[in-house]
Amino acid sequence: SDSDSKPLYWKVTNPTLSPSHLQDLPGFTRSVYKRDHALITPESQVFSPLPEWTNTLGAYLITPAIGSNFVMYLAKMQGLPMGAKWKDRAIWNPIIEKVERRISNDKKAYVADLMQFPNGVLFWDLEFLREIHDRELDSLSVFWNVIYGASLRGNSKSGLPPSDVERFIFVVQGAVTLANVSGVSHELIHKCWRGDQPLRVVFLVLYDSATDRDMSLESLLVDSYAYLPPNFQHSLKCDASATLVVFERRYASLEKYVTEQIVSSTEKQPLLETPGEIFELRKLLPTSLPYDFNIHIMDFQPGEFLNVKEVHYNQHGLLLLEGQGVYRLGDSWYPVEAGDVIWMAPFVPQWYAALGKTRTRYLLYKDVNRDPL
Ligand code: UGY
Ligand code: MN
Repeated sequence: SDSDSKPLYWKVTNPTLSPSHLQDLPGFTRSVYKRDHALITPESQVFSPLPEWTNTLGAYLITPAIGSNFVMYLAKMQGLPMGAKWKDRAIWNPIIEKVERRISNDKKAYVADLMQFPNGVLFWDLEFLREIHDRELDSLSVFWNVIYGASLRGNSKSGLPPSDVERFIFVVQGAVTLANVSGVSHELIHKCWRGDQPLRVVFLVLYDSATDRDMSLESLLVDSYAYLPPNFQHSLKCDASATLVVFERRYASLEKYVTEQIVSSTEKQPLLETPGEIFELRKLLPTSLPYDFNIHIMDFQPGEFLNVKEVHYNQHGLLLLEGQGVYRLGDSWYPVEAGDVIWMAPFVPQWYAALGKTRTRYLLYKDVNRDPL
């Protein structure tokens, strides 16, 4: 079907009721703002430059002004102009030409040449690396990861959250590079194209045995996420485009506990038991005491619904990633679809039923592990 050929979470950034589809219906929006809940649909999301970030537009969708203990925003990191191909970027060409020459002439020289790249990263065709990996790369302390896509240093960049504020980012489109001060970098990679085909590329990851520093870059795509503890130096970069959903919260510290940087992806998280419920549940953060919130990924097949008509002390920020259905909030029932954002205040009655022909998946902030007193 049509949706099968679209990238994961495509609907989030291309919703049915996107602003461009509403031009013939002036003044219409499904958005609502009430005392104990809000629905913020794509035609109401207002983007402006994010303070501290470069080349990034942000839409703050939930902030303490609404009564929340967190902020939730979408960040659109901008890179290449629409339609530009990665090969258009002048920066790639000298490197590509160099590699192409090396491959055809002398594979050993190519491998040696890799060591000269200051970022310790290069990329080339998967088959080629398979061929040389066993024989040569091991002995050079070179590790490699297989990915789809490639990235260099980006031209849009994140700022840091205020002090004592923790951050969670989830990639819904494109990819970014996450770097921290200790020199460990994780690549959240975007696709690049040769013609219209995604190109299979490999990142080489170098281990600098002289300084004993892990320079490794981990490749992470859409569906990847990162948790950054409070006061943790880091930067996110992007040189194509990327859309992130970001949660930030002033960390509610507990004596003797600290949180740690986490980089992973939804698919790596195990399905958890949901007694009395039929939806599928994954948690993106550890459930241990140091973490004062968690992010749930919940999947419903069409026709499935929450059994518990929940009323609880926790608050929620929700992004619908896939599918459509009806959300009950207080005494109102709302048709919702991918791209919609929901704020749920403590104790708002909440219930969801999935409709349509495809599964619903949503991402949910939930404050946990702290005494409400
Ligand atoms: O964990 C939760 O509170 C979750 N089941 N709530 C929700 O989906 N509205
Ligand atoms: Mn809930």
